[in-house]
Amino acid sequence: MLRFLTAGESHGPCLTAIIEGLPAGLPVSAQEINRDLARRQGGYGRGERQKIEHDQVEILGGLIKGLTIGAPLSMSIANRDWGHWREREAPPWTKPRPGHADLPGSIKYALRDLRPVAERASARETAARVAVGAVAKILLQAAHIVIGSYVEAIGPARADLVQMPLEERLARAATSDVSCPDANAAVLMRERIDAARAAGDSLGGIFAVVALGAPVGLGSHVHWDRRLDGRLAQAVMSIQGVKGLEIGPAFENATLPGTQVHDALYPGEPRPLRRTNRAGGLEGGMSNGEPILMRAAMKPIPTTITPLPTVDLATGAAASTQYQRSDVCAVPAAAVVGEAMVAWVLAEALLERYGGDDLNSLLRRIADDPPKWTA
Ligand code: EPS
Repeated sequence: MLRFLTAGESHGPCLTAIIEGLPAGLPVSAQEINRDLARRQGGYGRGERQKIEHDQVEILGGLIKGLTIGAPLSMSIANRDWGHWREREAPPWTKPRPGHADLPGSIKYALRDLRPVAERASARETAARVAVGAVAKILLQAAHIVIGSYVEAIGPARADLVQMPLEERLARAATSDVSCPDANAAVLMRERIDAARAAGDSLGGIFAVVALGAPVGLGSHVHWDRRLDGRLAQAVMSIQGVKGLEIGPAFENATLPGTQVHDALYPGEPRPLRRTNRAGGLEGGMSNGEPILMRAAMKPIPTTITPLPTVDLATGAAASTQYQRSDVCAVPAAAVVGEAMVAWVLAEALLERYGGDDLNSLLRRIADDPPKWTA
């Protein structure tokens, strides 16, 4: 069983992650993890905090001579902003931001100061998840499974990608500071972000996560909590700000008759072939061998410079939210976190299907999987 935990607050000394259940012999390099950490920190629309942070992973356990040893892998990422915060006598926060964990978190944990809620609810925690996801990606890569992402919309600015193959979308997104494969839409996205910044506002959007090369049969139809679509949805929905999820063109599929939706099968080797992928790579809660494609909707960040009506919990009186440093838009960053979460779930499902305590036995079992499924 593969599992992970993260710990750490946004302005505490560091974020920590522990992964348990990795096979031995996996080559894990800090450099590879740092590449994804840097991708998460970037993207047009980020705020001042990212000028302070320079996320670098430190691997503290579970790795000897660059290879996993079957033991828990322990990682840490320092918060450079901690140095500015630790000496500060911060007055309590008592004005919850609408749309944020502030109010329900303070009621749930009986915290009169909202700061401890905000500290852990903060999307800073996703740096730890990206480190975990980068390790999962190394495992998947060994099995020839590639994970990528791109941004489809920021506010009302939307990319036109209907004619663009998935591989091209990923390649183009990698060179865009809004991670958008459509260069014209990227210009509009930047304009929208600039306008939101000038107005003291924030923006959400839509990002897509893609998995190429996943074998048939990850997940299972036999029980609700083994269904891969449900597990992927939970993982992506757990990202701060994500409020909606779609597999393939699911919402469009819902408006069409079945004969126009379901991906017809044609004779082929090693198994029947398809010419379309409206199922988004998932049927009956299992991967079906086609690219897995998911889209996630992220709400605008709830920390807006323009105040929103709220209530001061110290007095019970009407108030306005107070100015706080924040990002204007973090959709490109969330796309990287989406990759991490999808990679995690697929790594977990891969190990469930094929097992193996060391990387070579896992890869042998994958290679031995019946490749031919037609008479
Ligand atoms: C966040 C608020 C901002 C973001 C932060 C998430 O931080 P600060 O309050 O220190 O300016 O920059 O995101 C990160 C630090 C990060 O690395 O992604 C929040 O309240 O969620």
